[in-house]
Amino acid sequence: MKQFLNFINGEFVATGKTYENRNPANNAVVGMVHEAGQAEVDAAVDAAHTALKGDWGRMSVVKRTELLHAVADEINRRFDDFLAAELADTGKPRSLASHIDIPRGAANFKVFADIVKNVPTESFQMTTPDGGTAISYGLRTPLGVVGVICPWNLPLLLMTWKVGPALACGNTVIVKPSEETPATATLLGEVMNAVGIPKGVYQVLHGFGPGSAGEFITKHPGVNGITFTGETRTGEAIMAAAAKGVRPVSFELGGKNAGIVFADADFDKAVAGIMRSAFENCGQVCLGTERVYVQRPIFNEFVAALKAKAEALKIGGPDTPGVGLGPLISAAHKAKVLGYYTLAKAEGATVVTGGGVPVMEGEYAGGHFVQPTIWTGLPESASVIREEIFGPCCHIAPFDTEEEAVALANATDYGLATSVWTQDLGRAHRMAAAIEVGLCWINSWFLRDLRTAFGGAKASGIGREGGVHSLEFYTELRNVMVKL
Ligand code: NAD
Ligand code: 6OD
Repeated sequence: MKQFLNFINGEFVATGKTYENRNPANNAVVGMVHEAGQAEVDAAVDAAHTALKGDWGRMSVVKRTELLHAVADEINRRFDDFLAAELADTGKPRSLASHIDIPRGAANFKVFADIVKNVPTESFQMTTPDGGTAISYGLRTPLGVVGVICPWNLPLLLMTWKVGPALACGNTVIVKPSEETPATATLLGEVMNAVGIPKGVYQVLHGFGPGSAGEFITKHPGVNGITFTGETRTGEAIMAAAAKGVRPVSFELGGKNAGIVFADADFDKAVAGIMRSAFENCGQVCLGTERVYVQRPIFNEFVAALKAKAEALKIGGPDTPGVGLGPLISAAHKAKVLGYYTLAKAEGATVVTGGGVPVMEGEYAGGHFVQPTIWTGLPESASVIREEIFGPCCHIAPFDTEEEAVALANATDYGLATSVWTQDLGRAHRMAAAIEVGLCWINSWFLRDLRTAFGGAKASGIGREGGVHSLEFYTELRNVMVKL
């Protein structure tokens, strides 16, 4: 049986306490995960501080960034191992993981290494009261030991999106992968050793949140900052933990994103775009669209077109030919999503398609699959319009005016992302300015340029990561003043 061990101070460490890791596509046990306790967290924090004072802390930026390029190259060399690990943990379509999760996992190291190597700091010259001159310049120093608490939906991609910049900036990291997806973070430990990243720089501790590794890491006074991606409610708990010691947080949290389709949009492109944003990764993308608003003249035609495409989605495991929709991550998440399917009907939804569980045969019969689901006819107060479901489903409602579309999009506590579909350039820019989100896509969705700011407004997050913006969290900016 495969064992998923903790990675502490350059070594793989077993603990007495294990739990099962299951493949969501067939519910088979993939292996046993070794849960870290307080002792392992203490050991990792000590090793992380030792590394900061040792070779890693003394390493030049050039050497450090060369090593991060080597990490990316080694991930690519072991592409098939990472792909197999991600598929077993998530059950997602092979084409998706091989085009997005693994290549991005590697790219995150190169992109941030290059940014850190090239980014300047500010410098000012001033006249002093005695008529002399002084110069001030900025100096960026690492934040220190960074706790990286990760979700399960894009495990390697979202973990390296934080670990890449954290290491490029000279920090050490303690990663807590989701309990659902321990594999790729563990495998990355092998990569770190293979390319010569010093001990204690990258560490992995497995476990859960409350009463387990997640809580122990975030409450540890030796952890200097916490970067977290996950549910808004979990973010609240982590923020409370970080308050002790006034430690900084960077949060990428939940969303309830609106997709807005105007009657002048390129119809086929809008249908294809909303289709992706509602159903890709089985709807388990924080940026996904669970609220669709379509301008009234094309409403019926749009609903019919999306229904046809949703019904044509092939449901299956990673290697089902032509698969478009994989499983949900776990039995518990399936129960949550199906709970919303039931609630939507109880609250009066018209079920355009789906609403239940597909019949699966053969090797995927035990998987956590649900049908792609579209609803119409609900008031804006309905639970499935207010609450994040994180499943392959959306509600479609009509609107008449631009002002109404803005008001509908903004009527949520969340503020992560939106996509606007229109061929009117002026309107596109007005919408981008008016919708309260961190990310606005026009005639597109999930187009990512890693040099740009990423993050959420309102209850969808704190801070921005991406490009030079990552440096705001992963470094302390010191101002040095020199009297000449
Ligand atoms: P989650 O909040 O349940 O768990 C995320 C991580 O936090 C896991 O590793 C978990 O073990 C840990 N955790 C849970 N409670 C904790 C605690 N009290 N202290 C410390 N750690 C704790 O989220 P999830 O179910 O893994 O992921 C789905 C959620 O993540 C959705 O809400 C989704 O919108 C959000 N998400 C957001 C983004 C973004 O960029 N904004 C990206 C991906 C996912
Ligand atoms: O692409 C990224 O960098 C990113 N953070 C994506 C988040 C996806 C959420 O599920």
